[in-house]
Amino acid sequence: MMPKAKFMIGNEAIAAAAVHAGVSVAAGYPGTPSTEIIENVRKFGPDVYVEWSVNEKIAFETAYGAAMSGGTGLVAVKHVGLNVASDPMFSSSYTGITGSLVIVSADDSSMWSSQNEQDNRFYGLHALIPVLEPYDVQSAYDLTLKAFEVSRLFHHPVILRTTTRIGHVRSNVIYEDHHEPLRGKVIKDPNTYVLAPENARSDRKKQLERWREISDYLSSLCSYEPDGGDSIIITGGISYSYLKEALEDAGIHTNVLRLDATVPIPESAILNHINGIRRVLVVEENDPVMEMQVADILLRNGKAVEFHGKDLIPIEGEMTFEKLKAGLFAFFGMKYSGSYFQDEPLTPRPPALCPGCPHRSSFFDIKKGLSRVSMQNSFFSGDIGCYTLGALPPFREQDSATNMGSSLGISNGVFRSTDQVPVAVIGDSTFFHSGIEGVANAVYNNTAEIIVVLDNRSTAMTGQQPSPSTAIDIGNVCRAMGIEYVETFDPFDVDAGEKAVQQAAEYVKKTLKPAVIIAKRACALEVLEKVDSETPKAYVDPNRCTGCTICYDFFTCPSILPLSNKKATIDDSCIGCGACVEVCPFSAISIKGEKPAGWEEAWNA
Ligand SMILES: Cc1ncc(C[n+]2csc(CCOP(=O)(O)OP(=O)(O)O)c2C)c(N)n1
Repeated sequence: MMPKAKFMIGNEAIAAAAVHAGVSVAAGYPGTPSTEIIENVRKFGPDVYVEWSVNEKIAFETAYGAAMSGGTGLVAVKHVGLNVASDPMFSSSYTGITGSLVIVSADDSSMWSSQNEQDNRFYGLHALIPVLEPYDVQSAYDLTLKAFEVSRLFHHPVILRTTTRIGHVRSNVIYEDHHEPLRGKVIKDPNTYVLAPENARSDRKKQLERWREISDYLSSLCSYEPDGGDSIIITGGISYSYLKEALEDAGIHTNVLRLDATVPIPESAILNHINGIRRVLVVEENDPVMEMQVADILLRNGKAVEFHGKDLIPIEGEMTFEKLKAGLFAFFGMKYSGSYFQDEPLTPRPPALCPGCPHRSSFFDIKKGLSRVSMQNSFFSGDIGCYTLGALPPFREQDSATNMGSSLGISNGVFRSTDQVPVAVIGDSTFFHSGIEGVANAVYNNTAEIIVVLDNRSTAMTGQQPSPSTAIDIGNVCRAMGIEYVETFDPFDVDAGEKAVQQAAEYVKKTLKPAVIIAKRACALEVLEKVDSETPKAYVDPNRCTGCTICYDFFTCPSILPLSNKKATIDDSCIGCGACVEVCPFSAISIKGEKPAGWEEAWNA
């Protein structure tokens, strides 16, 4: 077969390799920096079963089930997504699998779009699942193939761990376009797959045996580059690519050992290259996962060397040339002056909800509705999605947002410790991801709270993936779980929105039971994708505008700007959603222009 070449981002390369390795079931839940993997599997393998599951646990179990039946399963999630999937992940390491199971953990070092930068290689050590780490886009492709191969060979799950600069950089990838999904068949092996304690104990023994075998096998997954002297740099992942460039740039000659499997690090991989070495530097992004293992190997084998790692290379944030070069220079006792690249400071761009975003209208309505019942200073138990931006002024309607689905549990705790009625604010995709259990708990334990579901019909924050809300009615779900007060409102209708919030608040205060109100309006970006002709525009009548500032100071649509005389004007970024029309108390705003075909249907999807 003739090799082909294609310019790809790392996530695309992982998807291509999964398809070329015979993946038959691929599942995930969106999250930066993993999202493009699942999206691209569909592109490369139209006959592969691909799904966005409702959360990472279900995605994991879907791929696990495929692998249990001898098929080839892929689950791709962001680092915090693996926390959600960690329960079945630990079990998968005990049972092993019949086919193959590859878990992509895309870790967000520097937290470009996450609440933490946890290093998921620890999951490998903890759950006894090997971790392969690509160092560039081609190796993302090659090591994905390898991960499936190792998994099928040892009947054990394998983690492929990437960080942002692997998943999102682009380069040429050479590949062979072989493609035939390896599907499974029903296999009945309850002694292995039913983790009742007796089976689990025997699975545990087999797990440890597999772990030793895998560890031996992985010793071949490394590359040693001798270059003289009595020092060695042990590295892996993206740090290797930075290291090579930094060594060349600084004219430093030293021995380099790159490990492509960073968990477990086989003893032989280290011991084979340590003779005559007096000084060791471990260079890795984030936590000292390799460092701990290498130190352990050296100690247990009585190798007395000068040993460095995180004392010279910072734990925090993504690896950069500056960090790496500073650590390298310190290791070689050289003077490092200044930064490697002199970056021009970027113009600060504070994040903002898009023009036409229904969340802005919801926050506006919630504030007004609550002020009618003197509850505007309630605790707003927020959640993760575009609406987390409601934490910013002028709304300040997210007092916490810690993890997906947290709004309902946190609000319960706040209520229990303060006796104040809180407002839980959650998006539709997050509701199905991990909010439903919180609603069940609110009914079960009777939490007096207002639950606002911002249903924009989309998983917007991660790039408008579909949301289960388009298939399942959130109001019916809440009613079925025993919520007695469920109302839906249109957030663009300020009066109706205010009333819905006010009435729900009155109900909760009176009954001390939870109430659910659902703000339903499509994501503006989805609407724009559906219409293909020009949208109308909002316009301010300068004769009516009094300069009261409400539209730009309190509603804060980025399309509405103040003039020097304090009156408002609307620029070309306006999409004509009309949400600001009712916001103006002086009826100074109107919509001009034809509505494109399908406009109303798109907004009310
Ligand atoms: C466990 C976990 N998985 C995935 C993500 C990435 N993520 C953040 S918010 C979000 C969904 C947001 O959708 P929704 O709740 O509908 O709000 P919207 O952005 O549409 O307003 C996702 C997938 C995450 N932060 N944590």
